[in-house]
Amino acid sequence: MMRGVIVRRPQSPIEHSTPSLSRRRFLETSAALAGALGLSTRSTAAAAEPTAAEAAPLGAPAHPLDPLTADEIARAVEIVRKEGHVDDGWRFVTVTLSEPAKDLVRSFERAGPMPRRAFVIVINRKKGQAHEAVVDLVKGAIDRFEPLPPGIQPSITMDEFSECEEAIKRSPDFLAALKRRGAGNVDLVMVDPWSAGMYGSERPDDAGKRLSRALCWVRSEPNDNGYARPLDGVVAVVDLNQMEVLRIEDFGVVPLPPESGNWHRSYQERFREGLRPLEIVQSEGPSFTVKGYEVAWQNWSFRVGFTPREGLVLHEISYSDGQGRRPVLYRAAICEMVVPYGDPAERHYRKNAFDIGEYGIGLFANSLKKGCDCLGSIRYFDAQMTDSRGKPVAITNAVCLHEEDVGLLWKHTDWRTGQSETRRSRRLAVSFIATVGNYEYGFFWYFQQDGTIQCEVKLTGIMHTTTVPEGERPAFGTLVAPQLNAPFHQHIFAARLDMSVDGDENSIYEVNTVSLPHGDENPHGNAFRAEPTLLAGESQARRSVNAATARFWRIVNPSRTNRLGEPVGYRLIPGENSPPFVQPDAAVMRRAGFTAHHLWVTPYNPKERYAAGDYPNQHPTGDGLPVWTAADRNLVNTDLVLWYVFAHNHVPRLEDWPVMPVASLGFSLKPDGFFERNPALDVPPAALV
Ligand SMILES: [Cu+2]
Repeated sequence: MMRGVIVRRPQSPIEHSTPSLSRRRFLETSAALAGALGLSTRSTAAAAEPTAAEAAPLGAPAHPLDPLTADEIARAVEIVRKEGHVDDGWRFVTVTLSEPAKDLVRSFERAGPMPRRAFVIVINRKKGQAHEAVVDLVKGAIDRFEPLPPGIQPSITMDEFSECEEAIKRSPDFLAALKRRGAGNVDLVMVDPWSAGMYGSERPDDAGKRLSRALCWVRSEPNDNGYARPLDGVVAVVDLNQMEVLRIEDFGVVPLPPESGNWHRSYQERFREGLRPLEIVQSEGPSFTVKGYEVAWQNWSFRVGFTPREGLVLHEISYSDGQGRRPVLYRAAICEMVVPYGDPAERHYRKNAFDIGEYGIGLFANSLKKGCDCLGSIRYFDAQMTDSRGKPVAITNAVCLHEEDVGLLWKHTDWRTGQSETRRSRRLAVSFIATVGNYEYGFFWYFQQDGTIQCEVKLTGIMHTTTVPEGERPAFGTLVAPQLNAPFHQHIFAARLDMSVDGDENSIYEVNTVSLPHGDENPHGNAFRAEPTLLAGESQARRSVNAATARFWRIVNPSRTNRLGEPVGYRLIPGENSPPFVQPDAAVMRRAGFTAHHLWVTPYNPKERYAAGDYPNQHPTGDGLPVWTAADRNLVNTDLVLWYVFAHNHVPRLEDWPVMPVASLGFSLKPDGFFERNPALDVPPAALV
């Protein structure tokens, strides 16, 4: 059933003036300020009785794909401590659900036994060695506990962020570097523990160490924007296991930029006027239903999952129509990302952050706020994870589920008969937002009534900054304020799409639209057609976008045909994209090899989960897609995983400073012969909702 969403603007102008706000700090609550600005944070349904969907509690796991509960995490930690002889000198990196095999998930019956295993990564800090463990929570025992090869470094934990900052602030060498820059108050220093990477130019005495090459900024007062004042030329190299500063690399003093770049409301002199309330009213509640982690809406169903590494994960996405419940994807997540910076200076060239593989984007998920991050009738999901001591940590309201009105779905007017039909489009949005140091990433998956799934990544927050001497224009960045440089960079994401178009056995075609040369087939010069090419093996399926042929890819089920005799399919349609702009033999490409192509296709292997491999942090050779696809495995009529890589090329603008307005990019999966006609003909006219 579909319930109404009304976007209501007052019909008559209402006198509503916004008082000029004088400079003030820390006075207003969000709600009070939003009210003063005429930005309604009211969600009628949400403000009233909670709906069944909103109120549903999440207790014990009810399905094999449900994320681990806090109790399960605590139990897994306890078992690893006991059976693995893991004492306080070790650190827990992640404790996540070890997802059961597909056949176990599919054969699961609610009355029957449920497999529950935890996958745990721990580090023995004294020995500098990481281990993987798989814990059987049903048996209460460790199934597997193995050391990782020397030099393999799991992602950097949240605790290491804060401990690294403290260690640097205690370092006499760092204090001396601070003094050389005339920035004496160490309390105002901010440290971002950037990953160290692997460049082949490492010092021998760094070998095997768990490192951060931390970068620093300094605030001019306790609450201003520290990123306005980069402590340029100072790199603190920290051993994260011993939590000691190995050395301060000083590339020379560059004076601090003179201006502050504040963005917080407390620094805003006045707010613009003229905004009247715009209310999202869902008087009968939302049209989705939620049972545990299972969501159903407008013929769609899927399960919500969450990992500290990937953040939001969607499982078992399917669409129900006259043919029953039809699978589309078994699992979908953004599995890796990297942000390579283009500045070749000695102090800058190692900058590239794998925010998923080197840190874990789920760890940094925000607790979302109704009325600010999300409007309407919202259902939130919490995320459960651990701190590095193995203590369960919950991020409340980490995932947001809500409906949005998105304008026109379809329309036609027959001017001869006077018949006119319009349908408004509704989509279901499931999302989370992560803050990684200076930057925010919003990850949104949209389900539409026409069978489309859309993925959108929203980029906002504060750009990475460096300092240039007075009067100098940066060659590899944009001057965004006096002496403040925002370097050129790319944000490159990899989506892992475990396809299951009407079943697991799928094939993939690339479709290029080509103009025909003049000749017998094209006597008038107007001929062009779409030409499909089967991508039969992995080496053939390393592809990139091509605007000149309007390229897209079609994933089909060769054994299921539509009424016109064509295999049913879904189309992967690229959005904004660009190639990597670093040289193919640049050191970062060893670990970021997945960025060399926009599309990779692999036959399903549950061990292949992350585009840059399991442990990209300081990985000596690189792993992931380039390595796996060298096997050139068969891709015809088999269980396929698509890896779509998409990039935002960020040439900063002045308008991106001090906090950038959202830039968004993504891709769509559109039904292509999956349905027999427009599946949204039965969406009722607005008047009938
Ligand atoms: Cu950017």
